[in-house]
Amino acid sequence: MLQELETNTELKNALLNSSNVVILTGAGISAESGVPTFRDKEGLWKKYRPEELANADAFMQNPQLVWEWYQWRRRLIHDVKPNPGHYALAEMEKLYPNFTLVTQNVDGLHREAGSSNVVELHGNIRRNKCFDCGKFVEVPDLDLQETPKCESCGGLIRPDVVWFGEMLPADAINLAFNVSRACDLFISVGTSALVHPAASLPVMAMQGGAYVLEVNPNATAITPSVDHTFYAPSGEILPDIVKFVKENRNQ
Ligand code: BV8
Ligand code: ZN
Repeated sequence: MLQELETNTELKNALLNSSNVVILTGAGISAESGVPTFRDKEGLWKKYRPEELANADAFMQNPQLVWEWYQWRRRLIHDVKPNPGHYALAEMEKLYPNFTLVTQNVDGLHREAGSSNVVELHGNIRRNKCFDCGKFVEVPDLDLQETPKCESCGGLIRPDVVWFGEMLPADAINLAFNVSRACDLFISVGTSALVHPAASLPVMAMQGGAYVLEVNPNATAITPSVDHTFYAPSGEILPDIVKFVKENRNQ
């Protein structure tokens, strides 16, 4: 893989001479930590239909089903650890003057790996809040089957994630839009690039004249338009990229 880094001068130039870097990650970067993705063959959506679970109507109709699904996912990710891909991005942050890590993931693994400037577009599955008054609530018991009720207003407690049909946190998505438009290097890692508005970020980067790189073992919705795709697992190729930049930067 490093040989590709040597021969492709445009890619080499983008990695070694960029100042404003934006990374967009999706479920694929956590796959090597053992977190199931959504749309891969063993993904979460294989067993469930997203419409049934990851939206507010489903929750209002059947809070128990949705609550238990999230509790099951939280148990699933309770002991998972960041993988070399997460750690490589935490390293990469130190190599560029402006570096923003925008994630669609809700597993919190980027922060756990040491990344500091993380923008969580879809919330965080480890947090809970009241559906009605928005108050954050600690629910330490991952085996709690009952959907808890808010002590202040009696509303139902829900995971603090963005469901289909819900607005993303305005500060997060606006920051993501601004940095994507202005960057000179954008790297899309482990996302099928199907869910909007996150999927519009690489397009904004392209329109802003950035070099757009993709890391994904499979082709995605944006593969035809990006500058280069590394068809490889992020846990393998990201450490190679960081090593290459460290060894060749400022030469
Ligand atoms: C909104 C909840 C608007 C948290 C999620 C028609 C056209 C365009 C848009 C729409 C449309 N109809 C509806 C919409 C809007 C909708 C949308 O985009 N739908 C899509 C599906 C068509 N978007 C929304 O509803 C958003 N809100 O638009 O609000 C609005 C406007 C006005 C007023 C009110 C509202 C909300 C979007 C957020 C939805 N929440 N999840 C949770 O439960 O987890 S979506 C879910 O998909 C996750 O959040 C995930 O982050 C996201 C994206 O999935 P990926 O991360 O890409 O994962 P996926 O499995 O798809 O792909 C994994 C990839 O990894 C694969 O490519 C695989 O090859 C790769 N991979 C595997 N192994 C590795 C790897 N890569 C690297 N290394 C490996 N080892
Ligand atoms: Zn409440």
